[in-house]
Amino acid sequence: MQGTVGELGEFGLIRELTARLPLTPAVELGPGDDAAVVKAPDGRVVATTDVLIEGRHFRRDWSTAYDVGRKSAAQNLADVAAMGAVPTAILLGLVAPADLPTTWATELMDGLRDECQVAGATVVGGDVVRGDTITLAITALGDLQGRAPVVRSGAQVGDVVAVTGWLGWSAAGLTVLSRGFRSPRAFVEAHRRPEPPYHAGPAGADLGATSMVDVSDGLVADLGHVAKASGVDIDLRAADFDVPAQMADIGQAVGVDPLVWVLSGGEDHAIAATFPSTVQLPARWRVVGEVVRTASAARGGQVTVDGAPWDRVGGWDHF
Ligand code: TPP
Repeated sequence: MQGTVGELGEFGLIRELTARLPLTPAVELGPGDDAAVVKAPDGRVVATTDVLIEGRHFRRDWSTAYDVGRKSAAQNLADVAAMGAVPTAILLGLVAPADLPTTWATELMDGLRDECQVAGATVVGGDVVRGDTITLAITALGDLQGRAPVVRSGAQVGDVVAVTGWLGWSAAGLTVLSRGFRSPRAFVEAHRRPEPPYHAGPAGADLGATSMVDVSDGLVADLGHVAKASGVDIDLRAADFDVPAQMADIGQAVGVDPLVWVLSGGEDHAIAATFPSTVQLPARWRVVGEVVRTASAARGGQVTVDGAPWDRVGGWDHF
């Protein structure tokens, strides 16, 4: 396809984008009307939103439009899964400069569509607006299918802390990209296109998770939110984390302790959860620590590693 989104115009662009979308069983009415109609057999809807901005969340010289689509859908769908829900639909608000090639927008939509398909969802609507910086505002919806939502405030002293997914890979990829390299591919790909363990969200809920969180800002930072909300502290055991040899090698080459990527990297889109210590976890979960009574008489929220405060690069904060 030729041209720019400015040449195509708002309605032409919307036609191009929506033509690429399938309907799924959870959708009663797809794009094209004033609003979509998404089934919610559970009677409740899980809803979350994330905004992504060019330069801050992605770079066009680092990632293809397709990858940006996959990743930005994944970031939202992972939040839905981390509540214990099955994703059903996403909506896209797209801000695009008029000179954006139409193919960039259509490939973005293909990425969104394909990532949704992995999670069992689809794109049901959105809006396009002209603006100076490419910005994506994505809203994702999900169905708890009768489960209780797994919130951050449920961790209990004595619970184990377990993780599933890929920790540190995205941050290692971001480091090599930032230094002008395009390899090792495994890490760069993990940064461009994370693979959240969507199934582990509802499965974790069914296993009795007492709290659960999508790891987007770095494991220690995200578990800090759990600890704070639950009024407990969390202690992690460094030796229980998987630091692959290739990650250790790259860490050595660029002068970064790979444990910093694993514990504070961010954009992992792994799932971390707490479970009663009697839980029998499938192999895909790795137990990495435990919930301990808060040492500070105050409110909890401390995450320690081998009993010591973790103060090495404190997770991601936009401000
Ligand atoms: N620079 C570029 C060009 N791309 C990146 N992905 C980063 C830096 C790193 N980065 C951007 S946002 C982020 C990280 C590690 C953390 C998570 O983003 P946020 O918007 O806070 O997600 P949320 O916690 O809201 O899900």
